[in-house]
Amino acid sequence: MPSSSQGLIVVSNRLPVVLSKADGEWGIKAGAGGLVSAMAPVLRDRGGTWVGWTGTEGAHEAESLLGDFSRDAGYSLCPVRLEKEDVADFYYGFANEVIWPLFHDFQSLCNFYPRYWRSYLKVNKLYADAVISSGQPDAYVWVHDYHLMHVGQLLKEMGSTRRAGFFLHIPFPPVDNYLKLPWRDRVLSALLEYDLVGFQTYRDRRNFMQAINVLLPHVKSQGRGPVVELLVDGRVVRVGAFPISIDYRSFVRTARSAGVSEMVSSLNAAMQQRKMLLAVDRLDYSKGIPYRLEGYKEALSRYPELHENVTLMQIMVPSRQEVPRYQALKQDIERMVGEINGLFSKPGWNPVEYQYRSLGREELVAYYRAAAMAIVSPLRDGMNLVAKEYCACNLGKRGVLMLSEFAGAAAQLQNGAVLINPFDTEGMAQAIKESLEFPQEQVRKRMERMRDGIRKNDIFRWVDMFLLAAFSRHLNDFPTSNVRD
Ligand code: GDG
Repeated sequence: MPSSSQGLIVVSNRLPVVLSKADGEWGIKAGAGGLVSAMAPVLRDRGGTWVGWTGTEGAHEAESLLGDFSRDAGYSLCPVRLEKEDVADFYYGFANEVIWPLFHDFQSLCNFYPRYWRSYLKVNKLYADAVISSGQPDAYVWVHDYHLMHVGQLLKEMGSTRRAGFFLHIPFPPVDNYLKLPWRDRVLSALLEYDLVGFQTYRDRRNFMQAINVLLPHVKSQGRGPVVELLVDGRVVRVGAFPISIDYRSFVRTARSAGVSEMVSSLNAAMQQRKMLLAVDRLDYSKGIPYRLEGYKEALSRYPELHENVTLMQIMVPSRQEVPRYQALKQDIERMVGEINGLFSKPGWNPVEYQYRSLGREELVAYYRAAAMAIVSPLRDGMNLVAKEYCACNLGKRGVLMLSEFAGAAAQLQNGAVLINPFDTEGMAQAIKESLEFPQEQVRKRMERMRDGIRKNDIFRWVDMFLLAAFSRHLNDFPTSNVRD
């Protein structure tokens, strides 16, 4: 495995920071989101460079802040500069209107505009240039996610001999969906230029292998288990399933802290003996928020005994706010929340408490601790870290995790979670009612099994597994894991 002296260059769409201007002054803070939560502790531990966009146009003048942040964070930040039209056509266009919906099975939401594709190639080249300019010719390059599938190929075309791996954080779609992508051959070939391609689950990897069978039948595979090999024009490309995880111990520490305990007490007092059903999502159509509200509404209609005894705490974190489709989704959700509260509220009880904002980490952990149930019901999700974080923070083991079958996390947490089909609102209603009646011992056992699994398979193991697959000589060196189909 590479040591930190050999260097690790992480490449992702965004740098793990947020730059913002208030009263004419630029400020910087650590970013939120799945990838950041996943990689920041790893780079802090090992040292290295993170290449990415600052997330703000015209932030060139704030770049000195990146240096200050790097010193505190313990790794370097290398910014990629994007122009306004790049942000429009590459980020909002290709990434958010082509790949995101297609890979989450929302193909009717795709806009396959050729100018988006051209912008994607141009911007991927900017990221490849940034990798080259960061030096470290021996470093291992680890590229993240669907925005940057071509960086590995472009690096090679520029003469880079650095080894490179790619990890897809979102699902890889079934082949019939993938075939609709106008640039399907070029994307697949670009992915095969990496030395290692990683997916969240076996299901995603199987979808990828099927796309290869259909589009590149001359490519043969060998091996079994979490990592297999493809023979591509005389080269070996490894392909694996590596379910991402969380920094379990850090979540437990935060959950145990005095500050969080105090917040939990105030939340409990505010809940007045009612059970909190918690839902935390980024505003996104893949997260299935309207279906969840419909399922909850169904539960309240069918089971009046739930009235005044439960509260759905729906926390929605602002995301892609400039995009009309997201604005429309927000309006739909707010209308539904209003409708449910209008139908069922009584003096002193609103069935849905709705917050549209980002929480501080301690506050989020306090909600995790206080909730009797977390409802994580995406229609499709690469992994879903909220599900794992909820378990880690459930110190009292008195919480139930209700989890969509279509979240990558279901493969690992099926031994303890109540699995639901998020499209089946009547099934969801029934599952809510039944799981609130589980005997305490059953709840404890389910939660214990999930917590054990997450503790053993934490974010540090995820990184180790990916890098082991990148550097081990033989596939037999690779341990079998608890990933299931
Ligand atoms: C992509 C894939 C995959 C959320 N609200 C707040 C907050 N969060 C943090 C959570 C969690 C993260 O954001 C969300 O992670 P998810 O995994 O749920 O989802 P995506 O952002 O869509 O991430 C996903 C992930 O990549 C990793 O591979 O699991 O499938 O779509 O960590 O804690 N954090 C704070 N306040 C909030 O209000 N501080």
